[in-house]
Amino acid sequence: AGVKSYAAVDLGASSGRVMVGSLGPDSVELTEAHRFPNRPVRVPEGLRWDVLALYGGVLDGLRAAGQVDSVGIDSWAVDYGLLDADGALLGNPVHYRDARTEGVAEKVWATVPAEELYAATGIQYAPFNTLYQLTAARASKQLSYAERLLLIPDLLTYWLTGEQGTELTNASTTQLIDPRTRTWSHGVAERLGIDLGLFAPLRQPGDPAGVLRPEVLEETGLTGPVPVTAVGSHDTASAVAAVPAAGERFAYICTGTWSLAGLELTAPVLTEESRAANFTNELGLDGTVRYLRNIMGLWLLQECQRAWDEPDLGLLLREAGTAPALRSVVDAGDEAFLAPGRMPERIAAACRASGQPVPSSRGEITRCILDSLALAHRRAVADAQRLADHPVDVVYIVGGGTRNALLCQLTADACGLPVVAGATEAAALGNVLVQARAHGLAGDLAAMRRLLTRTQPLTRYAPRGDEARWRAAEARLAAR
Ligand code: LFR
Repeated sequence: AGVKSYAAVDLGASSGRVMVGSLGPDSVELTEAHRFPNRPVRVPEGLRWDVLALYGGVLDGLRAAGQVDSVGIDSWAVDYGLLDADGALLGNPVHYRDARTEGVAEKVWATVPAEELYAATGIQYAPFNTLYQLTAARASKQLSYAERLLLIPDLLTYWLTGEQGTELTNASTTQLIDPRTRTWSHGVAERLGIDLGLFAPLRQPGDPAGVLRPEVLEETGLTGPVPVTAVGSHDTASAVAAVPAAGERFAYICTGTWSLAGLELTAPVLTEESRAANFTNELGLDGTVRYLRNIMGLWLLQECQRAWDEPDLGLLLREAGTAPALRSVVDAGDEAFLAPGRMPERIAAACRASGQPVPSSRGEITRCILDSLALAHRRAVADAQRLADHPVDVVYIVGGGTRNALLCQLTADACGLPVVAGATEAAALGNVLVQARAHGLAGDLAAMRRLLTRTQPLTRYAPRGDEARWRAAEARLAAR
């Protein structure tokens, strides 16, 4: 008695999974029911998500999960599907790495200057923010036919339940939300000619989002009613919720395709310095703000693995472990690495352009990527503390990067702070916790985190004290 189970659907840029979380008063267990690839598809119009395949994966996963007390969905941010007046999907959702947003930001800033946009929304510049995507699509037939826009997790929720909503944490990544009022920024939308009527009403994490439709029950073999619960539907919001922190003096790095590095705050930082440093104020659970910077993350390595046709990460990490340390570094925040393709060549070119030795073997390139990520983590953690006037004593790493011990150790070294590695499936864990809370688990964010520190294995990495070498590497990048 007292143990309930929840299905967490977590869709990442390279794979989706359905995890089952079982929660008792003093236990949290997470098991994988189903995992499936997420393969973007390049068609003549550009790079698209295969969203029907993803939905198929979700249904397979729910069938594998078996009877649960609730379902929650999170995914990557900013992307969306458009629906016509009958509720039918208009085309395949555009991938945020698609080239259609190139040069669009400058057009937007001619109407609403970047400074004003930041003061109103607190969202960092990234070419793929929904606001820029909608501007890029302005003249498209598809948008003119659209009656409704649903962000990816909201679209899948709609297919599961028939109910439409816009979950708040993910809505904040559209760059159309005011982080002070935590509702739509009508001023920005009006000036840019974006129709906020396209969006379904806002939902808070924990809100009910309907029940599985009869057809879904039949396809998955579940017995109804099975409620779907809104969670922090932005994967990073769910992952931050699962950071096993005590107190407030901590930084976090959510690692995966991206590294999202920063702080949890109670109010946004909207200063000009913060904008210049490209920090974002995305919305988190329970009135929090996720003050962080996007860093290219393990994408750099994934794209090299794709180029080398080398799926064995362990092998590459062993090669990197024997390659010389901090020989060459690249700016892992550089937009030049955003698009897919030719990654080893692009890394080499960046090293050459900054006058550093050019890494050539796979081990050297992997080492360059890991050193560069650790360096970017160091800068983000230091900048965030300074800009938010919020000092920290520890850095938590969650997500896929927790499996990469070398990256965790290098991050501790670079930050000069202890690193604690938590859950690998952090987004799914945060997803489950929010569902559990909506269905009877007591407590605020701090209480949820106490449950995690009591029940989850943590790995500690102490900094090895080579501050001078990291400072020198930082200077090499700044000098270019
Ligand atoms: C991570 C993430 C980041 C977002 C990027 C694009 O999976 O959600 O937070 O900036 O994907 O949506």
